[in-house]
Amino acid sequence: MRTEQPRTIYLKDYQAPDYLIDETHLTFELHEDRTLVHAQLVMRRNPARGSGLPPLVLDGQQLELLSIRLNDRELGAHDYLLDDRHLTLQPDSAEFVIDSSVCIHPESNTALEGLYKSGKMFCTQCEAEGFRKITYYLDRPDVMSKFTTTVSADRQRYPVLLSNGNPITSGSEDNGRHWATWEDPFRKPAYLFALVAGDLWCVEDQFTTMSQREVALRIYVEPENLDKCQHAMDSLKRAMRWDEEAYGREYDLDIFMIVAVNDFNMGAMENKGLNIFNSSAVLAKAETATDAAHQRVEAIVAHEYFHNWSGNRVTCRDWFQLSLKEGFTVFRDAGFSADMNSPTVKRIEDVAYLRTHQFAEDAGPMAHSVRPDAYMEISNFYTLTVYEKGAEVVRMIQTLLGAEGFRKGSDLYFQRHDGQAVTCDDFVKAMEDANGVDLAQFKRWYSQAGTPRLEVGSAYDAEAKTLTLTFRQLCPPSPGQAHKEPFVIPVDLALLDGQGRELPLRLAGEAAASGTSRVLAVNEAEQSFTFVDIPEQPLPSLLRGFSAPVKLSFPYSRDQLMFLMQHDSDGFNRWEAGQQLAVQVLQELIGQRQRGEPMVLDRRLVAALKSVLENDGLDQAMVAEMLSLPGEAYLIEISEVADVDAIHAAREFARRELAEALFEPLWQRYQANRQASRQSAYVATAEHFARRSLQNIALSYLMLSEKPEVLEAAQEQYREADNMTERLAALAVLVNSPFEEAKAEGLALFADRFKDDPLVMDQWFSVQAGCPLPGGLERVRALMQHPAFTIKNPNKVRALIGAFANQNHANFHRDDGESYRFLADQVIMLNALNPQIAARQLAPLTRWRKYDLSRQALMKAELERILVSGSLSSDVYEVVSKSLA
Ligand code: B3K
Ligand code: ZN
Repeated sequence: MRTEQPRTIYLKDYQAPDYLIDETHLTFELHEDRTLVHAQLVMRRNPARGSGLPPLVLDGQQLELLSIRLNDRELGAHDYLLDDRHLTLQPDSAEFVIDSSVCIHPESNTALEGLYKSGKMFCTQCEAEGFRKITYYLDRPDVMSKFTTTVSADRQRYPVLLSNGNPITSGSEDNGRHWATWEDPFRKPAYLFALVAGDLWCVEDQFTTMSQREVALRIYVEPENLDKCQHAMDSLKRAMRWDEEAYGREYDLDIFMIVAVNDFNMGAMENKGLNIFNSSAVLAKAETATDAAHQRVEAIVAHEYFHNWSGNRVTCRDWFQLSLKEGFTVFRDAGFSADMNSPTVKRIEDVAYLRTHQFAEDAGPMAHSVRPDAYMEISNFYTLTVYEKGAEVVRMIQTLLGAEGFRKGSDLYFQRHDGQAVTCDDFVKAMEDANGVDLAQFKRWYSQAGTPRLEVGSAYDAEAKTLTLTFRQLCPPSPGQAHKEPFVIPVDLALLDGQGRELPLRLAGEAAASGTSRVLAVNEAEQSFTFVDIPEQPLPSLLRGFSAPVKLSFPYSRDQLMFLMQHDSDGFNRWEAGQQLAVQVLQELIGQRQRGEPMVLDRRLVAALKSVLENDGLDQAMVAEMLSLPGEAYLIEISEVADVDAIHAAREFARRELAEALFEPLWQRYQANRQASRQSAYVATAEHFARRSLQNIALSYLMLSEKPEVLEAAQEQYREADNMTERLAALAVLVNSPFEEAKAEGLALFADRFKDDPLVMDQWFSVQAGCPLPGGLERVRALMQHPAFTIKNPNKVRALIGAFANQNHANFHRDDGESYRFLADQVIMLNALNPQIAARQLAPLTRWRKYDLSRQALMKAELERILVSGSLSSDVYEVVSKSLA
């Protein structure tokens, strides 16, 4: 916590380190009331920085310095400078050894950064700048060192002692303590350091790599969770195989460990050889975790594993390059999940998420480019832009180069930079060099923030038989970036004839037609492409697979959208046509509502969804996706000024109308799928995910009819389901229904059954936090008093406070501003406990410019109240001050 204003750090000020650390030898003495850390750093002057000997400035925060030696000479207080962030001393030779001892207090570390306690175990989180809370160090990713770590602790309380790399030696002491030494043969930056000590049990397996090396795989958990590790273990083995096949990447140590901890600020962390996971990202079994949770576990296990190459073997030079590892690794995990499940469904989910949340971030006060130019607190830049838009940027490179060219580029990147700390430019350069292309203009995606709009027009010349497509791109200003230069936008497209067949494509000037779909690289502010030999006026299918993260507009009529829904051979664009149709219809309803007119649903939407429901040939997951109307958050994002009440009312009205008109086909689908669920045990496969997702969305529509047979079906599903996917969906429809008795009974039964499983209780909190019925704030306040809730656990904060503020728009935006006040109170409280979580919970308030003037004033007032609430962390200060700027 600080009182002065945090400093802004700029990319343009980057300088290589003055000193390097060749070896790092750490010893931890863990005790209940303190931990002693001894660090021996074998250092030398960085030859790349010249020959003089500038002062050595080590990072260190919240450390109590006990002693420090330079080359075995004990230093006195006059030999160094100490402030609350640094220890500065003067080396007297180009090569030297520093020995320091510090005392730290993991037992009272509520920020969950550095070394801390989660329940009874010790664990660490060092990325980005947590290592400086463990010992004095050059805590920056371009300082890479070989680590040896010895951990000593009470043997009974902490029988398992882990760190990075391979176990070397261990032993016991007479006083009930024991110790273990680990050695990591790979040089790494301090942010990849990890330590775990606890009473942990493990599930063990093995993997044979492509060059026939045996790797021991271990997942460490508390004993009650041993039965929830199989899915993560299977996912890990699939990910290891996939990375060999898709990228030629083999694992490099003899052991790979995952540890599940309950108190964790994000999903998981890729520490070398010792991944530490939020238990929500590793534990999954049918009875306690939904299909979505199973898929999340699979994706995060793979993501962290993939970091071993994209992040650890090749790491970031500085934190401005974060997307180098995160964008690329998200792209890699998306490829894995697509291959393990349904590629089209995975793409739909990713795009819906990006458009709802990243586009909102890109239009808000914290907007930044994929490679930011400046930050106050790096923890605030683990964003949707760095991760998800960063992945889109890598995906566009692949779209432009083709799969083979991209693989050549990634091979060159890994080979050229193995063992180095590099930049986004280095990544792009490898892609360029491997393919002999120039991506200079493309790189604007890394430096320019904001979501470009892409307006497309078409003109058909019946006589000349040509079709001209005109593209205009325009990117609105972002904070600090008033003007944007044109991007390179890959537009994957096809032209459909009246029967929905793809026409052969030949651009004017080309000798012959080639193929029926292609990627146009749009790279000017305004640009036209003319296709020749087009026999009839075609309908374009544009931006297939969402080939670029832009806001596309083309003047499709509703009938044309219905046509694309039926005929487009690109599965993503079939879904997209349905979404655009629904957006048009919902926006019409919103207008009617705002004008006080009766709402009338365009029956074409009913007809379109009816034919989807009746199409037995469609993948059931696709049917479920197509039945899902655009969410309220997305409708807010695409509004000029978001009228939350009208959006909620219009969407609910449309859902009710659809439920009534489509009751029969929904009921049939529901019953068939529920019957199938009853007849087979739970399996976590794409086919079964698909069946349950359609079953559950059908149930949520059917419940709107308030018919007794549907209530009975929901209760039957709730009681009899053998898995959390069906049980939770049934509970959610009860909670959102007017059946007070059934709802109360369902909630009580659930809490009673799962009271000892914190991850399941998170779901119980979330279902209630998201309920749009009036009284949401009061329900959330009451739930904060529930014995299973604690504000100290990030998962609980996200499940209750986060779900309320981000998903329950009707209640969060109540017009008296009471929910804004509530959120600000929580942020103020969290600021003192856990700044990273506090800053994240703030996000909904930062979007104040989206709402009407009265709500704007209320939201701003709360931001101002936070600003003057006392000593703010740099995390919260940066978000609040930028939001008010
Ligand atoms: N690299 C970590 C994120 C660390 C966040 C630190 N505030 C998880 C991941 O992206 O894999
Ligand atoms: Zn990552």
